[in-house]
Amino acid sequence: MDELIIKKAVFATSMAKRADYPGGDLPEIAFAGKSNVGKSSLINYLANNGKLAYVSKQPGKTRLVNYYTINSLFYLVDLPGYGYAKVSKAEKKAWAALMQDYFDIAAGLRALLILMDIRHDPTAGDLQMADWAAYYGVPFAVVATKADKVAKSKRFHAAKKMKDYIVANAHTGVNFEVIPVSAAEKKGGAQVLSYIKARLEEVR
Ligand SMILES: Nc1nc2c(ncn2[C@@H]2O[C@H](COP(=O)(O)OP(=O)(O)OP(=O)(O)O)[C@@H](O)[C@H]2O)c(=O)[nH]1
Ligand SMILES: [Mg+2]
Repeated sequence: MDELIIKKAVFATSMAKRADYPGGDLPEIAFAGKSNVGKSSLINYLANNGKLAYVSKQPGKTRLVNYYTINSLFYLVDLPGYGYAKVSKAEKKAWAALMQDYFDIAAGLRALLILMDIRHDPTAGDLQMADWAAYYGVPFAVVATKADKVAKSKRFHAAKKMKDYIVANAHTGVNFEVIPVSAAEKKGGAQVLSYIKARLEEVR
């Protein structure tokens, strides 16, 4: 495989509970992050299809694990967002249970991309996600989203600051990259795709 180019992206299925897991027939790359951080927008940008994943101004809209089949070769997995203040305790519990099920069952998971807003310090939920990746032995990278919201000259520094914060506050013990991306300006996608390609080609 040369450069990874997404030629075909189709919605495959949604997982609401463990029994819905599509079965590990293809490797998968999952996207996690706070509600509203830009997970669905990034998937649409990478797939060059503005209508593939549901983008909403209202946070907390994606409550299922959504699978998209890419080039008939692997799945991009849109995980439900976390950290939205207005969800009930019961919904938070359901979210945690679904995530647990996902990590337990996703045998094909090759990498986790954890999206964090470039403008803010990572949240407790973000740090937990990095800890989970390390715990389950899943390689991960951080995608610093909405990079268009900071001046071009400050993006590198913002990504570096984010990395230092995670190293200081999570317990990952493994190295990881921070990739600044703007779905709005269509920037940084090539770096994300090359990270995905490397994880897909890795012999595990
Ligand atoms: N400026 C800017 N806005 C963005 C970018 N990416 C996403 N947004 C906006 O952020 C909001 C949330 O985007 P989504 O892609 O729906 O976020 P999500 O993480 O999938 O949210 P949930 O599904 O609710 O967890 C929308 O209003 C997007 O238009 C970006 O790169 N730049
Ligand atoms: Mg979404």
